[in-house]
Amino acid sequence: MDIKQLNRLYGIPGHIEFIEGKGSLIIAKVSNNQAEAVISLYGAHILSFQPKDQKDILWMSPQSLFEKGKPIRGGIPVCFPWFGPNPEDKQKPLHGCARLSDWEVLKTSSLNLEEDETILVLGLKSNDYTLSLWPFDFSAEMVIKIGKKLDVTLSYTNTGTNAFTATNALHSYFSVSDAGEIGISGLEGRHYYDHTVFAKEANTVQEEKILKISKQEDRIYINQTDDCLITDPGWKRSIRVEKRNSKTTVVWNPWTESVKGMNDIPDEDYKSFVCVEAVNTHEDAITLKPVEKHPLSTIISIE
Ligand code: TA6
Repeated sequence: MDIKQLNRLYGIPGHIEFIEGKGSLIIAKVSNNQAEAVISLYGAHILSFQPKDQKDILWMSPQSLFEKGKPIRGGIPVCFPWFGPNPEDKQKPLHGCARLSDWEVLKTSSLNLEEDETILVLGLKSNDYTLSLWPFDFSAEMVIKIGKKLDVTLSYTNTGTNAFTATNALHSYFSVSDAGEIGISGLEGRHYYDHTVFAKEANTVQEEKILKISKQEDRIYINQTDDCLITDPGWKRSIRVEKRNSKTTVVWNPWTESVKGMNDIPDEDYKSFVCVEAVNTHEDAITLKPVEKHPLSTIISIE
């Protein structure tokens, strides 16, 4: 569908407009009395969420590619039907094919209740491309609610005849004043896989009440369902990350060395973000029988 048709069918004056973004990708610009947001239909990728009178909560790399077939760096990448490397074939794209696919608009709506909320629903069904990488039929939806909070749900249904096991993530990149100065709470006492050393077991326990980042971190916390709070003294704000139906939380920052291997992040920008991700992976992978559905949500706000 072209931009004209999208605006005719799904545009809502004052709330949602479809326009051409970087790399000629179609984006939805959302605005209401609570916040503004930008969503790319390629990847169902949320590029920006800016509550009124706040800096953007999400970080977007100034060197991100906006090119079909390549991932976008920053915002909220959708990782499905696998998180991280494909368990059977490391040649397959990292974090699955959902973020490399064009999603279609299924629905838009806006509520002018006490607090404004604008909703965009995007859909993706298994197709030749996804089946070439993952041999299962599915139907996925991203329900993106923009209000005082950003409430995002990735849900997917097994539309095939066999059970499948998938892992998933809403891989949020949060914009911070200085990753070395922030603190992240909600992780104390949790076991994690230390992915910086490709640990095969979740045999490290976080002793600290507040996680401070001072080196490369790639922690896959299992059995972690609590909210995380990212306290940012530099910008005098805290970001709350809530989740639904996610038992794994991942905290990632590449820090000074590993960032140098990433062409789409400027070397000094490791300081500008931290990823705190709502995930289901490893022992928390989700098996669905035919017709079953799994919804994964992250809810993001400033306090
Ligand atoms: O969620 C953390 C992680 O899996 C890291 O291991 C790191 O590779 C990161 O995601 C980014 O992945 P990407 O494919 O976007 O470069």
